[in-house]
Amino acid sequence: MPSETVPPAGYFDDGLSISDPEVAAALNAEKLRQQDQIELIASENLVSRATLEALGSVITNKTVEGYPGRRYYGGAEHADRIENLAIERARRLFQCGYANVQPHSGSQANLAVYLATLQPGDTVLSMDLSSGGHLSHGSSANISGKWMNTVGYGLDPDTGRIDMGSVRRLALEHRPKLVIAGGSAYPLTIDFAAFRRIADEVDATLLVDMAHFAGLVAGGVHPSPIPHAHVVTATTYKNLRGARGGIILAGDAEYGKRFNRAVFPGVQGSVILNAVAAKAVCFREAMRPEFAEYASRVLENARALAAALNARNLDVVGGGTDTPIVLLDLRDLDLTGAAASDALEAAGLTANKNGVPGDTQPPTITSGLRFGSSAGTARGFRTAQFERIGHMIADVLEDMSGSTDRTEALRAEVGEMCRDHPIYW
Ligand code: DSN
Repeated sequence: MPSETVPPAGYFDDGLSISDPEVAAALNAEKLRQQDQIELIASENLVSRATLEALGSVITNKTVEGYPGRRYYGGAEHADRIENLAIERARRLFQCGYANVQPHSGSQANLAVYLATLQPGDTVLSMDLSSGGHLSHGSSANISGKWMNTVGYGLDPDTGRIDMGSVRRLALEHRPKLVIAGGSAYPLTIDFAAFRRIADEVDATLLVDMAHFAGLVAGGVHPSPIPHAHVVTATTYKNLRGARGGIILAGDAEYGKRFNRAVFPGVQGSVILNAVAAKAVCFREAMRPEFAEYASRVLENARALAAALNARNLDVVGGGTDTPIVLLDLRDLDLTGAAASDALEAAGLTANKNGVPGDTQPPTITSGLRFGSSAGTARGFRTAQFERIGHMIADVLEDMSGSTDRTEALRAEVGEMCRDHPIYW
């Protein structure tokens, strides 16, 4: 039997294309897909080369549990430095006293807040999934919904805005221990102060999940929930333009400390340190003046997209947007989100099917589409491109309901726009 040396030849030196050509080929194909398609999924972005480097660094080899200076493993000097950098930068970026940068995702961050503030069976008041809420805010399929009693609030059908009157009525009726504002498909500004008044009235904790507008807060083009909420969660990979992962923030450093034990050992074990290093890089990038310009363009571009869709008489939920999200209701067109997202993908436009307020279709089908401007803006698209994208989306939907088929021409145009704004080359 042939024997291999340990480590085998090339173990520390060979790149992926030599050691594992199959995975290398799939990753390369994904790079080409990202280059050649217009990314409109609101929970995606294009990270910097520096972030990619931090993610692929040797810190992935290191295991730590606990917090800087109080680890359960030795050899943690540099891990501590990295995590402290991420914490300090997050605190400066969001002007808050407390930051926990360990949550592996937004859902883990939310679960830690549940653990710190609730007992099983307690009541939570959060936005209905179909009105734009999030799975981890009490969906019956998620641990948050299985172990807690969730009461959902919705939108005013005339304005598409959160119906604050009904939020207050439900709070007074059900006396929740936790009130959640924020979700995954709500495009408009949330009245954080009004939410806090309601939470205080019933002695509840207010959590704002700002995953879908954290980058705009960092860039100064969206109100910050930090002064109003007891606790704020976010993800770093949407409009913050960073690595995949979650964070927990609180204005008050003393108050925030309770979330440390909830993250570790409460819902997580060891830290994904390469993700923490990449979060530190992301926060530094987000403190640069260039990022404020980026955030402002993300908003302008989302509004240009919404305006183009409105101009084509499509039903934009809420009429427009204050965030990177544009949500389209397809019910007037008698189309499903599933079929529409497939048709868009054939034209090189990547978006996701999404439930819309009052949707009767299941989550695997839906009656809506959700778009986001973060990734397109990161590659340099301006309002002219986003207006054009709006018309391309309208063309695709029109073709689905009619007899024309412009897919090939649109695919070619998408290719040209992408070639004019290359990534990672
Ligand atoms: N929370 C999911 C979304 O909004 O798409 C994933 O980040």
